[in-house]
Amino acid sequence: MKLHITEGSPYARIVRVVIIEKRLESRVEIILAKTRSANSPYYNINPSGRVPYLIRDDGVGLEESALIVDYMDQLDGRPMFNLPAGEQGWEARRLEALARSLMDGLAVWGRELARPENERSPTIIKHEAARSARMVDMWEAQIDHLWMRGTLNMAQLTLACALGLDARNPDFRWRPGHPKLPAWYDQMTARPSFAATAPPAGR
Ligand SMILES: N[C@@H](CCC(=O)N[C@@H](CS)C(=O)NCC(=O)O)C(=O)O
Repeated sequence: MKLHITEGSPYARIVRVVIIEKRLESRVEIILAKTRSANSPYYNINPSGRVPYLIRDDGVGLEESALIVDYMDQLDGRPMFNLPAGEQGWEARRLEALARSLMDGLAVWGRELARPENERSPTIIKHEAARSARMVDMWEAQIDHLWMRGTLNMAQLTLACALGLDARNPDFRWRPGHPKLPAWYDQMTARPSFAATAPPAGR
């Protein structure tokens, strides 16, 4: 299989962490894509131009981190990320959605910062900075939830990849005033799969 990524993409990082956690490294070739660039040859591979993008061994291409993770998780017949039934499953999905919401907002903020300075929208930056501040407060209150503390799951993985975006955006300062989150994050990212996929600093 071939996985197209960029090193700074938090969505691609989710998939890269899963590849390592599931010990699939020898089955997946990681390829750096050139995104956000006119006439990139990558657009011939994935017309949307987004990463992550998995090309399966049968040649079929899959977009969307959640779909790619699901596919990879089922490959060995020993899925790690199947959800419990009932209320626990709803809680798992609720928390994952909240983590993804934080990530989505941070991605919009990061995209704005990647533009030439005279093309950036201060309104969008302010809106996303405020959204992330509210959501970090919310996560400080939720982080003791049992689902955030147990065996590795998608809510944990997504939240850790979202918080890791402070390496790309120094204005995303989520540590001050949130005593529980940094301890949680440092423990999560001590896993070799997170250490090996840390995004490069800067935009
Ligand atoms: N919902 C998608 C989001 C993917 C996404 O937005 N990727 C960004 C990088 S973080 C991208 O490829 N951007 C390139 C572009 O917008 O052209 C997922 O979960 O995979």
